[in-house]
Amino acid sequence: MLTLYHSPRSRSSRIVRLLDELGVLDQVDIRIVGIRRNDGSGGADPANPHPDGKVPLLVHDGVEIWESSAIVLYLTDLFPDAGLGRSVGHPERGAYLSWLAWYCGVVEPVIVFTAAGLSHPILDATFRGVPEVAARLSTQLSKTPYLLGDAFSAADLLLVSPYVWFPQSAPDVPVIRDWIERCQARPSAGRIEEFDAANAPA
Ligand SMILES: N[C@@H](CCC(=O)N[C@@H](CS)C(=O)NCC(=O)O)C(=O)O
Repeated sequence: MLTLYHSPRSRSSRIVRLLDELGVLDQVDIRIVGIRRNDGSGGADPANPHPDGKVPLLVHDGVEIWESSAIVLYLTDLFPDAGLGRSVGHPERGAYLSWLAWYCGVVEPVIVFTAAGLSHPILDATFRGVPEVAARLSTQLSKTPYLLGDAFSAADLLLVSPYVWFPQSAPDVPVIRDWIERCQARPSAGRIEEFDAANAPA
């Protein structure tokens, strides 16, 4: 039994998109919950068991899985047939794990502190910054159309997500812009917008 706690137009939208890409949306109980939004609206929802009141939270047979990168890995391992992840033993497993971990360990912090106008030598030493993120993406995307090669994977779905909600944070580099467009041309992008519009609070 799989349950996803989701709030429309938030970081959990990418997990709904992943479920759609995996073809398993109908196997998951999606519970719409409220969250505290960055503009100060909303608030933690008592119906959401996430320890910080956040989304996404996936619950599988009573076990809670939190953090988007962990949820993406968990779901692609659970549903390998769609080919969106890389299973243990696959030659690209290491690259797959690295993109997922780099996303939560580096890319989100860099996007957030940059958007907040923060700069500090300790932030630079720990995370580097937007130019390094852009360089890492463009190095790969100059070689292959997607992060793991010729085909879209859950690494693309996760890594592209902040640039979809927050286009001003997208590096202005042609290979990155083209990759965002390719990822967003997939039917799942439009379906998730419709899903969120239908489930957004009035
Ligand atoms: N690193 C976490 C971040 C989760 C997160 O911050 N989610 C936001 C939604 S975009 C949230 O639930 N905020 C509610 C709050 O801060 O109380 C992940 O990607 O899963």
